[in-house]
Amino acid sequence: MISEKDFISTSHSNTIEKGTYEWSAPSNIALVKYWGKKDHQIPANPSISFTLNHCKTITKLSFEKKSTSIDINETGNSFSFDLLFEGKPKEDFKPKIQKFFERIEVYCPYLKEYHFTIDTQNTFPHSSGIASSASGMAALAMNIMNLEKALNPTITDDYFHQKASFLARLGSGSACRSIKGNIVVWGKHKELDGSSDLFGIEFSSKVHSNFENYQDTILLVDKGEKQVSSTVGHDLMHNHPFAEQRFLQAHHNLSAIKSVLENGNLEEFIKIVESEALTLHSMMMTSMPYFILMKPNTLEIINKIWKFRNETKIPVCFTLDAGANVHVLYPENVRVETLQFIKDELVGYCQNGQYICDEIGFGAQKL
Ligand code: 2P0
Repeated sequence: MISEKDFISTSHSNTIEKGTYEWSAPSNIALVKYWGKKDHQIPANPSISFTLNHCKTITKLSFEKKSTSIDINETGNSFSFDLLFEGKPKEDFKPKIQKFFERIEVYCPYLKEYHFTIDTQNTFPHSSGIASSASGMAALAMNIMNLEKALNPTITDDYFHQKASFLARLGSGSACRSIKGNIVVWGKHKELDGSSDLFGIEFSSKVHSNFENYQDTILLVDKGEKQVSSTVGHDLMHNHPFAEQRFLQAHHNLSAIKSVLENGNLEEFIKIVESEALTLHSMMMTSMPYFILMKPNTLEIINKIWKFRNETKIPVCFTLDAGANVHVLYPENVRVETLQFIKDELVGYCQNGQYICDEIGFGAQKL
């Protein structure tokens, strides 16, 4: 079994003075949700997600070896980086990156030898309420692994992706599901060979054609600041009265969705996915302190989707992240009718009528 120790970089055969890499990494949407974690970003239960295609972070990493004695004296014992968001310095993102570097230092001891410029942007609107931590941490982890590969060209592609996912997880749990593959499992599950709490793996079964190019239209109901940070949310699962049952349920739902992804049963898919979304929100409503993350329009949309599905038998369903926005999921072969329904009946509930059309994608890419 792979352990944390396997990700400690020991030898560099090459010396790299400076350079620039650029990677994009997508966001992902969980079908079975990660909610609750142990120390060191170990998930309390396994999760599975669709990788998105258009909602991405693009990050350019420039690096230069700290060479002069002044550099070393000033910053030799600490991480040295500048952070740009959409081309402008962004001080408020720096503590999160600093913490990320601290967490991964033991696995990437070469980081302190360089000064970095991290230049990052998202393809989706800023403060759209779409989590950028998953795509952001995944894109940064890919860049760091690119540097590691340059220092040690002997590392294999498998190791490269596994360690990128491992590092991304230490930045933000769900980020480990944004590295590689269109359906990704993170967290040990007895029926999924190779699954691990340490990194995400591609769902390895043959997936039914119903899920090819599956569509995700994200309805932006509330673009405001998150009411509860995910860190606080995960913390609320400690001593939560229903936590143990919830974690067991996630294991059962992962077994069930594994079969569904193989056999293409959309009716079962819908049951699992919608139940997972509502369970996630129920956990927030039944924690102490308690929160309601949906808005009135979230509920309006859910009811409209249920009515439309009942009347048309079109297999469209919803899922939610830890916020008010709604992800509308549906197969590609009902795209035209579903988009028409969204435009006619749902867009009115979105803030400024905003929504994003996305679909299943393949993971991070070098640019
Ligand atoms: C998920 N979410 O599975 C769940 C469902 C949101 C709702 O993972 O503290 O940003 O960085 O590990 O990954 C959001 O939490 O939390 C999340 P951290 P993360 O996608």
